[in-house]
Amino acid sequence: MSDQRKPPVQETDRLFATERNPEDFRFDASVARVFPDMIRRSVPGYTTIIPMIEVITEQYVQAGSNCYDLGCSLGASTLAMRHGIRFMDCRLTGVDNSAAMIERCEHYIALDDHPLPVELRCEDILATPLENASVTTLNFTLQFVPPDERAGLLTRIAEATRPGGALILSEKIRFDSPQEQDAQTRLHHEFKRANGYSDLEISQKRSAIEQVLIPESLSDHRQRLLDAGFDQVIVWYQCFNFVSMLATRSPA
Ligand code: GEK
Repeated sequence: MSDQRKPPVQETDRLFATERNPEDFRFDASVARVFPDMIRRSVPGYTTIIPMIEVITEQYVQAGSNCYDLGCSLGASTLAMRHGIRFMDCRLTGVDNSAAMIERCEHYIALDDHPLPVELRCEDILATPLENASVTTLNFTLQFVPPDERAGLLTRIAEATRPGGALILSEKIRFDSPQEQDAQTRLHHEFKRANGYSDLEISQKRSAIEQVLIPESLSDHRQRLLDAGFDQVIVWYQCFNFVSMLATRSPA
């Protein structure tokens, strides 16, 4: 068996099980090694959202178009898109600026037997070229982009999207009401506890992630998507403080 055909070794996420500096979270090799376990145990709804990305892609993909997965990590959302694409003249591209993620992603793509080729780019999504798109996915990626760069990126995506095309945008959100913010945060932490994370892991991860993940409210997301050029925005999924939106352009 060649190396490319062997599944990469996955580890259990214990990154925050011992005391560590909250400023050193980055998407490096240590995160890539535990990523499937980390995201499944940390993001409520992730295991539902991934297969639904296939369903949504199938609904909006257009023949002869490009599909993009921006912030593809190990390719879970890329593979879901691949399986939803029914036209073999489409091009599917996954983009991530973490070399460790892209390197592992290549293995997962190679292990999947769908015939549609996948191009992987180790690039900043703020700079990657986008054109002739029918479906684009930002599955928990926009939240890591500096807030003042988000409108420009979404405008570029909307301008690259064909009439009738769509953007799937999943994000951790914040709430305007402090009571709701507290209640949803407690529920999220309870979800992590139920998945085996200790109080130390939960509080250390929270401090670390707060330096890099800036959540916004649903109304801010909705308005910015409309301002960017999308015609309709719906929330198709929510679990606690994690949502997935579908922004679409009207057909011509
Ligand atoms: C999944 N979509 O499994 N340019 C490129 N990549 C970026 C940038 C950027 N500017 N900023 C962050 N990333 C995946 C999960 S994870 C979500 C996405 C999470 C990348 C970063 O390297 C990481 O791989 C990904 O965005 C976010 O469905 O960790 O919560």
